[in-house]
Amino acid sequence: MRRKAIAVILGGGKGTRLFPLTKLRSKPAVPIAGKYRLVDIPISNCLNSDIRRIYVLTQFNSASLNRHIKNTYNFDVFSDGFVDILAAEQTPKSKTWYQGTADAVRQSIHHMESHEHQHVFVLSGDQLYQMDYRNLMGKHERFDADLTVATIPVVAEDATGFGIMKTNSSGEIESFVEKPEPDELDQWQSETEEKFKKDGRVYLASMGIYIFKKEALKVLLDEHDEATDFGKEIIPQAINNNFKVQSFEFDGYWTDIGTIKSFFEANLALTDDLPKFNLYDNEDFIYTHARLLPASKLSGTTFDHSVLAEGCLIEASRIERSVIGIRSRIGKGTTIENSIIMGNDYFQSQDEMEESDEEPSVMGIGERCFVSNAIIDKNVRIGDDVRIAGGDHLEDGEYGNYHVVDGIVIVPKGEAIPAGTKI
Ligand code: ADQ
Ligand code: ADP
Repeated sequence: MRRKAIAVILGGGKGTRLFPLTKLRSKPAVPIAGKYRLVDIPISNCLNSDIRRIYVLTQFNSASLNRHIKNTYNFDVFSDGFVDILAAEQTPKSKTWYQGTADAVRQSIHHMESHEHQHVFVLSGDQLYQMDYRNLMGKHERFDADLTVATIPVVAEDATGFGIMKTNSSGEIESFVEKPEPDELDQWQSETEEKFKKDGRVYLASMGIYIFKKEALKVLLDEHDEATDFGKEIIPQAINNNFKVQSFEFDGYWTDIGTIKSFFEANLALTDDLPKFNLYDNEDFIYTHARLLPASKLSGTTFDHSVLAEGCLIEASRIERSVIGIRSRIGKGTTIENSIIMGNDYFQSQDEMEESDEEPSVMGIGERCFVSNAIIDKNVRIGDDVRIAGGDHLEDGEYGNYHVVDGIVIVPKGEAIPAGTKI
């Protein structure tokens, strides 16, 4: 695997779907699960599958992504492993923006040429799942495919959001449609296994995870130089031009985290009794920056179904179904429910808090607050007696120091919410 394959992680287009979490950072650097970043998921899957040469393609290079990659994936100088960030130019008008997923790979492919490889994995940067890519590669090689697409059976309601395909009895993909309209869905049903069929999962969706033979990828990108996307253009072209396109069926947990709503739900699902995404595994680690943080200190708090990262100072009265990120500080009498608190980038010293002329001066959540259905990004200062109650009654939009997306209140990184505010 080490010599055979290179992985390319698609780290995001213009980043509007996760806005405002992407206001100050590129998408791969968005924090998840209290202490990780989005990009840690596909990179960890690669490392756990013995793929050690990894490119992260992103629309802009943010300091936090660079720092994170440098601090986390620092391979031994004697190995040929690397995680490199390839960022498109910043100006939205310039052609140098990656125009789409295929264009991003096309613009980056020359970087791979000096590294020996036979296959290229193309992976999405905004999905939560654990997959051993060696199984995907195994099938790809066994069938001598030009391109193998990882697939998962989904229900009709979800099918319109994915690339949907039909396969023959040996799993070869014969037709593919990117995000079909609801009225054309019927013709895209497949004979899936009984356990999926009984739940209505009869549409075979592309997971946006591909492995290409090196030459096939090059030919497809060169010969269709107007094609900007894999789903819309490259995959249909490959099928129409008689490339061998195979399906690899996956039946583990897999979910998209590319929108605020799906990001929010996937994070909170980690607080379930038996989360479908397992962080507690002795072998398949999710790697991230090892920070040498002290243990969290808690006083007087009732916790229920919550995930708590290191370095927190918590005196809240109740925390329920929430993810509390590194270095979070939450004051006395406060209640947090159904929320993601991302935490802080650093500890403030006593002097800093006392001498600060910012209002409120302390990074974290004050006393006697109520926070529900919210995402509080890093380094946010929330004063005492603040009430943030997200929900469908709120209209989506931007309201100065906070945003509402699908009823979820988001306070962007570094914002301040004055004492007594009611949202
Ligand atoms: P989408 O996820 O809708 O569908 P897309 O928006 O193209 O497809 O994103 C795929 C991945 O590439 C995401 O991680 C995204 O952030 C990233 N990306 C998008 N544009 C990019 C750009 N210009 N530069 C770098 N990265 C970029 C795809 C497939 C479907 C499949 C779903 C599964 O097209 O067929 O069903 O994934 O989620
Ligand atoms: P982590 O990986 O722990 O999330 P980062 O690597 O993103 O942390 O680092 C936190 C950031 O905060 C770094 O840029 C660091 O330089 C910065 N930082 C540390 N102390 C302070 C401070 N007192 N004031 C402002 N920024 C700080």
